Amino acid sequence: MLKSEIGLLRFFAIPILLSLGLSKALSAEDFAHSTECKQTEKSLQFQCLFVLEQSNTRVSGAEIMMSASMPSMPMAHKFKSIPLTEVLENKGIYEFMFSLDMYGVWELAYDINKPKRTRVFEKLRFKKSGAVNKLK
Ligand SMILES: [Cu+2]
Repeated sequence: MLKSEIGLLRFFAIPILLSLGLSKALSAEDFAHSTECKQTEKSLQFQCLFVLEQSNTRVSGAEIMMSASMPSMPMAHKFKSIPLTEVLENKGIYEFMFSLDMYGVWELAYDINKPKRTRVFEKLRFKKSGAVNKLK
């Protein structure tokens, strides 16, 4: 892991992240999940953490791919899906970094292959200021 990534993880303050509450996914009744993103020093590039739980227990060893699209502009953006990497010292928390080609509302789709094949979604607003807000 890069030094800058470790610093970023510290920034995320994982206990705060967990206290925000995990959203229930409609498409995968027993998975709960939550995404937190922060813009890196590069504009439009984001570092994110994804927490995955099942029956109130964090899920370790999951295989997850993420792809993003803009609900308001279907087909307008090409996004190559990327794998998530489990944070070694925080089981059940996965990290990933990606670049978008514009700010706005994006829907992140997580394809989970292990422990159970399913797909869950989260909608986030990525702002030019670097702020990222969750949307319902
Ligand atoms: Cu767009």
